[in-house]
Amino acid sequence: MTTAIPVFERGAELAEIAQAIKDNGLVVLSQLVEHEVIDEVLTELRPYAEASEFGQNSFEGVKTRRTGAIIARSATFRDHLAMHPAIMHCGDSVLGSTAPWKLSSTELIEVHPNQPTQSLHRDQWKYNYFDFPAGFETEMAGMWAMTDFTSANGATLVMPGSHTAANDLRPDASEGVPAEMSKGSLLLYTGSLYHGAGQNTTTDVRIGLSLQHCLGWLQSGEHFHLNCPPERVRGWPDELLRFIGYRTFGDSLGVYRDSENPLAAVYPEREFARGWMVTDEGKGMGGG
Ligand SMILES: O=C(O)CCC(=O)C(=O)O
Repeated sequence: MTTAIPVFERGAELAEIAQAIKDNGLVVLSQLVEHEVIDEVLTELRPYAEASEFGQNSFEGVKTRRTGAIIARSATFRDHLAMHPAIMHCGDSVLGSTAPWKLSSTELIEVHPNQPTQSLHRDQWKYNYFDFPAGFETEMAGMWAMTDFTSANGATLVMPGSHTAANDLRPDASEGVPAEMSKGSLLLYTGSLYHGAGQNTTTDVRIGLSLQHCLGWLQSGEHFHLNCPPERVRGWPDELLRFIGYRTFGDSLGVYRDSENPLAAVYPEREFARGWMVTDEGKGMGGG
């Protein structure tokens, strides 16, 4: 198993980035967005973060503060980060060849001073630890660096190449490599990659904005229809609404009322195709 993390600069070929995720399980996209965007998102989220609680156990992190519902709470996140072209291209490539995919959850993760290392795990274990075949990816995660990520302040520990390892691996944290990256960078990794938050030995708070994406027929981590109910999302781009699950999947998943498109709950005055099969919006995020 290699220990090298593939790093790409802004403007790199998206097809090469996606291939690197498939080959290694992860990539770091260096300084993908300007600091102003990151600062604006942090300003919008500050009141919510300050009202959030520290974790309840060692996995959540007793010195780690988690704040959810980022799509609902930050317009700048919605406009600039949620559907960044690099994420959409890589998601189409890593997940979209199997089935339509969608956003699964969003969370601001603040690793405070004295937070010990989190145990290394696979995000896809959320699906009852099901042993998906190697190479069959169900999830693609992202971590926006809202501050610099360093080995000292708790940069995510990753095991490059571990996306094809056994499902019952219980790696020691010492086997993880810190995904060091500067503020505005993005770590993308598959749900099959072993990783975990690092230890923060500094006096600063490490802040990351975590994203999970999953195949459309899997339960999402966040309940978007509660966090972003129809009356709240009127006027948001259709593409974003579809990305958070205001769409159908396959021939009959996610229908509204009488086999209707869930966008009809947002826009009762608009006409949408209804019925099974016709609501299948194809592979990839797009279509329909
Ligand atoms: O905060 C991090 O660096 C990773 C967190 C993580 O993997 C998790 O909480 O599941």
